[in-house]
Amino acid sequence: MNLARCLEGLDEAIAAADSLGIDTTAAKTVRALANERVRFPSDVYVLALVGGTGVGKSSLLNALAGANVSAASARRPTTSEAVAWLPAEKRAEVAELIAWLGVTQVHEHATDRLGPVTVLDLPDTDSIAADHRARVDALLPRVDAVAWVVDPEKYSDDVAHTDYLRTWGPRIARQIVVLNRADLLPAADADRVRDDLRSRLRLDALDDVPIALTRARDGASGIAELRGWLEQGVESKRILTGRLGASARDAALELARRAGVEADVAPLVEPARRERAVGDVAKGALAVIDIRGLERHAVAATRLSARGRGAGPLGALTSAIYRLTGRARVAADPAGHLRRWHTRGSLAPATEPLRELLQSALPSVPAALRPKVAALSAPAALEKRLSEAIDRTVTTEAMAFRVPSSAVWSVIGVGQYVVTALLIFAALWFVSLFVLERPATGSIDLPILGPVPSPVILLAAVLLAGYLLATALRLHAGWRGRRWARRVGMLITNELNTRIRDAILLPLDELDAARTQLARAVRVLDNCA
Ligand SMILES: Nc1nc2c(ncn2[C@@H]2O[C@H](COP(=O)(O)OP(=O)(O)OP(=O)(O)O)[C@@H](O)[C@H]2O)c(=O)[nH]1
Ligand SMILES: [Mg+2]
Repeated sequence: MNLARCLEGLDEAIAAADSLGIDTTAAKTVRALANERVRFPSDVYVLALVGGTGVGKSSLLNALAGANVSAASARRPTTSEAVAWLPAEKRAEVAELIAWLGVTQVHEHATDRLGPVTVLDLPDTDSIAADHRARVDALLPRVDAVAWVVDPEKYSDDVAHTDYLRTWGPRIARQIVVLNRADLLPAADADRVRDDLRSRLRLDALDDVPIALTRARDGASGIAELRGWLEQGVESKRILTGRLGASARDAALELARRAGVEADVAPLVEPARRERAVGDVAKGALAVIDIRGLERHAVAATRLSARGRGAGPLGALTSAIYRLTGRARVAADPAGHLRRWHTRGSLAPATEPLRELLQSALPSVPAALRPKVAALSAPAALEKRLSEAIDRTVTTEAMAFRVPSSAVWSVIGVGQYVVTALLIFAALWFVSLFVLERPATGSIDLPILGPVPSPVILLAAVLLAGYLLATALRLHAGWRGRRWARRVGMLITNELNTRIRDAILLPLDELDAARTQLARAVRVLDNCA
């Protein structure tokens, strides 16, 4: 696997975890160390001997070197500063790397059989000298390979397994467990102890780590298994890539574990429950907005507009008076009615279903993500988001309010002008009846009523026509108004649903998206060690 791609994967995991509010300090340290390590030569790798005091780390180094490189003794603890043993020909090349490791005691070797390796003999991890352990812990993140040294007494110690093997094992690609002082075991027990150690390592999830039995005190002849492992000729570049890849993978996996996505990414809140909550919130919000009231306003506004155009001279007058006195604004103003939604009640009850949903989901949300989800469910924040969603909906819709109009109204309006003209004519006619001495009026014979004077018939017919026109206008305007009101109501409902979904579910979707991204990054890193 390409190391650059692996480190990129870690970057993606860190970015995703950051947006989830997960602490990424450890992962960032791993990333920074990897960045530093790749700048040093990759044709020499650093192997550290790590273990408890007295297991024979220094003796192992001396046996490898065939000389007394690091003091070994029965005194406990012996080694307090790291000692490096490196190929003489690489000394200049790795000088900076050794300085980066903070190692000052350096010895050279001329052997090339072990390959391009720098061996570090480290202080112990379990003596009373606490600073020894601190030195090991500081160096471990920087070394490329590890030989975990144990002995027949300490091979199942908790310190070795819980504190070191279990924690560091997954981050190191090239490692071996060396059971030194094997000469203390009766020959018959050697295999049993090896098996025992193997099952112990299995518990640490380190099934594949090789085990070597050694007798460092016997010098070269006692460390054949370890030497064999060292001489396997694994390219140092591969060791380094494997190490940095394994660290990156482990760091990303830890982030994934905290985000609850190490296995699969189940949404934080079940989709069906989310939908139900959004529906309930929208219903509550619509109740506050008062969609029925909006529809009444829309019908009234349509009628007012129809009256202006289709009610003749009188209608035009009354609509003008309506507008002037502000009655139109109060009773026939759908946009204003919407904008005034704040005055009709609180949003607290509307947000309740969502708050309940988030609260009930909280226990199943991974601990590291709880602060984020809890922040989403804070009542004030929910109300604010909902209120903004409504305001945005209302303003967009209010801008688009166009009271419908119809050519039919103009035709009716013309009819009403004719009716008014005929009324005036009839009135004049009546006046003439009183003013003229011998008015010439015909009459028409009607059934039951008998002869009825023509002006009366005209007046009655004109009044009837006026009434019919007015009724037609009212019915038509009412029909258009209701149709429009329904459409406006539906528009607002849909728009509000979308906006509420965005306002409320978007933050949850973002969390889920970040978790998916994190899981994806971890899958990329799967092949990195
Ligand atoms: N019997 C036996 N004793 C050994 C063997 N290897 C080392 N020793 C002895 O174990 C003691 C401790 O060895 P060291 O090499 O100093 O152990 P260390 O792990 O470096 O100890 P610290 O530096 O304190 O961490 C010494 O007295 C060695 O002689 C071995 O294979 N068999
Ligand atoms: Mg030592």
